[in-house]
Amino acid sequence: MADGEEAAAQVAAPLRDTGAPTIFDKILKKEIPSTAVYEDDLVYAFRDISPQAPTHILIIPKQRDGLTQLIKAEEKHKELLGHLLYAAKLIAVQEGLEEGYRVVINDGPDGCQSVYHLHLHLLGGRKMKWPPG
Ligand code: TR5
Repeated sequence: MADGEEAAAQVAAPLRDTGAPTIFDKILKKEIPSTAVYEDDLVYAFRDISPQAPTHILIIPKQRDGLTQLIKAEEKHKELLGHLLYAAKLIAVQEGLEEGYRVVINDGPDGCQSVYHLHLHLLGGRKMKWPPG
């Protein structure tokens, strides 16, 4: 599908949280291959299949625990949320991004979220533009 068509399709039918398992569950179970860049007890990070920058990494909690999207976060998730952000910093250093990078969470239909398993995008390796679209 061409870029414009994809954007048009998303406007017509934005993806919403159904609570269903996602592709990331299969990646976590190693049923689908991914290129790992970081892993610890709580999080897994791998390269995005459709990179939007020279470095584009997704950082996800190993246990979704209701965190389909950031707006579903509860008090009990505070530590995990901090852990995800700290992992982003560790990975940025590991990837040599000391000059700068961007961390993004697309949340919900208006945020153009397409996979309902909370994830941070870590983007770097080029000068970012502002504002994002
Ligand atoms: O749109 P949001 O913010 O939800 O981000 C989802 C991200 O998952 C997008 O940047 C996609 O490119 C990425 N994605 C989707 C799939 C996938 C992936 N990254 C790595 N490997 C993937 N596999 C194997 N399959 C996907 N459908």
